[in-house]
Amino acid sequence: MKVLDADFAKGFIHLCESGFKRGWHERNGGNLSYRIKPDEVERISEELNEKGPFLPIGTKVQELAGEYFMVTGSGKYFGNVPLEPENNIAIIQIDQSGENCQIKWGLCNGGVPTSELPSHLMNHNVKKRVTDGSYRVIYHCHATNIIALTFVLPLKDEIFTRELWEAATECPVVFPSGVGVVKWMIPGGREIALETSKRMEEYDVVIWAHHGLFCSGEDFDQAFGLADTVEKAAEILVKTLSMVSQKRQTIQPEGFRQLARAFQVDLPEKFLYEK
Ligand code: 2HA
Ligand code: ZN
Repeated sequence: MKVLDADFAKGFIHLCESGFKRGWHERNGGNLSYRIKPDEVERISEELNEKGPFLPIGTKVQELAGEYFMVTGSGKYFGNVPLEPENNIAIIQIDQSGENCQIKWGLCNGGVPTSELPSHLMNHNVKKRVTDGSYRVIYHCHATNIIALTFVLPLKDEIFTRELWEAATECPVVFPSGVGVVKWMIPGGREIALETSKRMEEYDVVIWAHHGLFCSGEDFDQAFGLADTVEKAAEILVKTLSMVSQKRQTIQPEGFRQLARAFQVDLPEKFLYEK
């Protein structure tokens, strides 16, 4: 089977197109990775190269040794992925040391995996462990309103979570564990990857101050839907804060507790503080 005929490749490309249309991927902004299932690897094996140089990942992800990922290419534009997928995305395999990867397919005109590979793989490492392998997608985008809020709200998990939850009733149901926030750091390296992956132990969403967000999920719809929901809430909050400095009314802690019972979600009390 051809890689581009596989359902996971179609889902990957569809997400790139959806994110680009939302305006979250200016120029080469954002990146995406998918941990490919063993039976999916099997079905496309005819198209996978045997050899290629080993590229250092920039961190160590021992638990991912041998795993295959579909990833966007460094410097490549999301908007071009649907037009020429084989030039803009790649399939890589992690070596046995967990420190290098090898390109097995794609990036046909040259190139290397996303500059945020350390963050993607360290997040996958955490999510594979804490979800018993069910999470397969890590998605990074430059969602406009979330970035705007990082100039205004204190950079605290509790505050971002509560404010986003209050912005739309569906939010606590869609991301009941909350969102993590990482202060401004240099992107692309192990340090920011470590800070992000620590928060992925607890959250499915991590916001990078003045930069964007990382979302995780079982599949493409879940990861993209999560980013979409978080960004929509951020847009409502930006509009609200643009109209008034203080909300006249909002959802109260007791309202969230009722919501938790009605929708059978666990909402940690640390987010339901009295203001
Ligand atoms: O350019 O988004 O964080 C890709 C990025 C880096
Ligand atoms: Zn970025």
